[in-house]
Amino acid sequence: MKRQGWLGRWSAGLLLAGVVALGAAGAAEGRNIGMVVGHGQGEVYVFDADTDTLLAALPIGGGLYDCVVTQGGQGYVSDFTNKKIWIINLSNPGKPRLAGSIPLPIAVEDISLSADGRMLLATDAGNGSPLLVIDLTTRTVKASVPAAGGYQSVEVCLDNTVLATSYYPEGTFEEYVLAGDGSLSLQGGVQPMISAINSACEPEAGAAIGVMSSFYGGGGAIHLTGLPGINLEPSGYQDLLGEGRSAVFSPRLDAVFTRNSCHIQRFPYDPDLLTLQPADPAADWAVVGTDPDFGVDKIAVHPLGTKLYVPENGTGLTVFDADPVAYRGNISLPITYRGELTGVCLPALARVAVDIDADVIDPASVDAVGVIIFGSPPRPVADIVKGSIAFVANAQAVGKPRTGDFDQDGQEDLLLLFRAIDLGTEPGDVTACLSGKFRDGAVFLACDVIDVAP
Ligand SMILES: [Ca+2]
Ligand SMILES: [Ca+2]
Ligand SMILES: [Ca+2]
Repeated sequence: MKRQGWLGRWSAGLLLAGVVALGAAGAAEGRNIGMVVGHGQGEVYVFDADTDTLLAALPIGGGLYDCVVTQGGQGYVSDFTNKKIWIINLSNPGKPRLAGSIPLPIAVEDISLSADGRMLLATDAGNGSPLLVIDLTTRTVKASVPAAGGYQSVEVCLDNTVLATSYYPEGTFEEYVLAGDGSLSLQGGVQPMISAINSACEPEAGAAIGVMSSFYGGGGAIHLTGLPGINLEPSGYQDLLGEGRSAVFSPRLDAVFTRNSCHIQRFPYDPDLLTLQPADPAADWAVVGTDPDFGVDKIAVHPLGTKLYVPENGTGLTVFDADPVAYRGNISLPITYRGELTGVCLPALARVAVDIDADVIDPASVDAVGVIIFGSPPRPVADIVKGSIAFVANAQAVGKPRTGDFDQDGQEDLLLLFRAIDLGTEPGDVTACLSGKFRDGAVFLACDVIDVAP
């Protein structure tokens, strides 16, 4: 994450004199297309998370629960009743179409997609339920891992770490590693966690949280793990208002959002210290109650971390600003029969490693801050559309980007300069993020830990 010190040598001699603004048009924008599952009606609803509008309803039938969607417009939905995964082509999101289905040996609810889009993880919520690894290329089940009490939820992280929770008899939170052949191996021991109902990966896979439903007659909780193993962080435990349901990290690495039985909450997260702060009471919002639907993910965050999407039974898809959390509007859904909504999904952006080279950012300063975007083999910086790079607050670089292997790993990197005053940082911010586009249109997000002068 934070690579401290060494960039100072490079940026010390760089001057802003005579610079030319790059003139790019704001933060990179792909089309951020999501889905929400109309369980009661047997439909999925396709929405545009940039305009917050409904694009289409796709009737499927069965007992639909959870969904996942890629930046490239591929969607998957779990069908408990028919023991299937439905494949949905969203390349024309206004006219989504079914593109086949994958039969499964068990009924499943929670699903999660590997970062390369090749494997889908799935599980049910009951006695003896295994973890399934589904190869999406061959449309076959590659692995089935049994649990003593049965798994409740499954989540695969960017680095192919797999999180699994089981609820009975005592509850566990377990970490597996997904291999290229689809096999799963247990990493470390088995961590006890009472009433573990769900989990979420940190977007850069440096941590994860387990979501506990309710125990000892009280409400639920979330507990952060620094992995591997699963090693629970004492400073990463927070009680929830009501029972736990599902959670998601902000793509900006600065918060965890939870969807509880009747509330949504925002917990400030520090990726450097691995801590969770108590939720801001002003950011607790009451929402329509929702059933556990074990492991199904009932809150989604916009790929740039700006907004939250919460399915509310009988009401539609409610949109909140993410920071501070505030009601923004509702996407009305054409529900005519039983308004129960379950999963909601949006794509995750590609992640790129970045170093923002400032020990402390002074938000009022016009001094330059150096930013290095690190190349990696599948995504060299030569593939980045240089003019597309901007801070999420829309700051544009000044001067010409420079290339060089700044971390001496053999891969070319990109150095840009931004004016501190343009970065949109505020005291208390723990991260700053910029986004950009690759030549093939894929949007990336690059975040680093920062300190901001008070
Ligand atoms: Ca899921
Ligand atoms: Ca889940
Ligand atoms: Ca390099």
